[in-house]
Amino acid sequence: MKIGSSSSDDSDWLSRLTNGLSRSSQKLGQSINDLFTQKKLNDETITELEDILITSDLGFTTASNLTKKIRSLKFNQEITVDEVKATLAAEISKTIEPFTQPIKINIEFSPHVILVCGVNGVGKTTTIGKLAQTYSFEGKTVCLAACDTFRAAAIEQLEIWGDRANCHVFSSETGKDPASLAFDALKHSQDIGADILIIDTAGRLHNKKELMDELEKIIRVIKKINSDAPHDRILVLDATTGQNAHSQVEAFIDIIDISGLILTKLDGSSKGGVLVSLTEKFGLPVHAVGVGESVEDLRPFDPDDFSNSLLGINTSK
Ligand SMILES: Nc1nc2c(ncn2[C@@H]2O[C@H](COP(=O)(O)OP(=O)(O)OP(=O)(O)O)[C@@H](O)[C@H]2O)c(=O)[nH]1
Ligand SMILES: [Mg+2]
Repeated sequence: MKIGSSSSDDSDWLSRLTNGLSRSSQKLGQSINDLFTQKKLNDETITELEDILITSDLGFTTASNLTKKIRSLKFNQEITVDEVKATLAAEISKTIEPFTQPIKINIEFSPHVILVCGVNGVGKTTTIGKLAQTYSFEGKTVCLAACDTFRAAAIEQLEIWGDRANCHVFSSETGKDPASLAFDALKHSQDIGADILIIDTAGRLHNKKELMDELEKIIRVIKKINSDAPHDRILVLDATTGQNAHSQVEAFIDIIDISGLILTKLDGSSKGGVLVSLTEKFGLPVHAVGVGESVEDLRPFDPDDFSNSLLGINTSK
């Protein structure tokens, strides 16, 4: 997640994003190719296009808005595959543009506290490791809190990322109350003048009440030290789950005031369109997308690059 990146970094990232989204773009692009080869834009093709967009996880509202736009441009006329794709990409970009926002770090909060939550295995710890490495390389003092105290392996995993990023990891023996660890971690981060504290939490199924209560408690306890913290409350979502991501957002925003999303595993998913329907439905910022397991694979993204990649349109900047 590089801020102030060079143009070679940018083109490298664009190819990672394009490759990452290739499963999604193959599915969507191929269906559009099949539909619009030498066809007029009429009611029948418009309905079929809407179905393709819905099954590509773009959601009903987005699909309907997109097809309305195409209809208004070219109804009853021949339309090429490239025109369809370019129009869709431009409209998708417009839809997501207000929500593509990197995390706005303010080191004057000393520390800026980021709480990361989500269901099991979505990529929380990996995402934290990547963020920590990025911020640390930018010269910021980063601390991590291993508040997934259930599994020894979870603590070790965060410690490995912490070593790589050269940042301090607050941890405890397994079984300790995660809220009390979060409290101690924030106190110590303040004492050492850290710029950023990122709190890892255990994966929790959104229907497990006691685990959701625990998350609420972590926030409550942190607020005793700083009522504005955690400054970011990020929900990590796995793009391979498609529409299920919607119910995860609903469940988490019921419990905590989610301030932004990070969508991981776009590289393993043919459901990358879900990002569009998520922004449209919840209006939450999407801070970054993950397209692989290494640190270079997580970055804030440009709405045009994302939309073009999703449609399989080649652009070279
Ligand atoms: N392909 C791919 N794999 C990813 C991405 N992000 C994370 N992973 C992998 O997903 C797996 C789970 O990642 P974790 O970071 O352990 O997930 P977690 O949410 O912390 O899991 P729990 O703590 O068990 O809930 C690991 O194998 C990661 O390497 C991504 O963007 N793309
Ligand atoms: Mg984890």
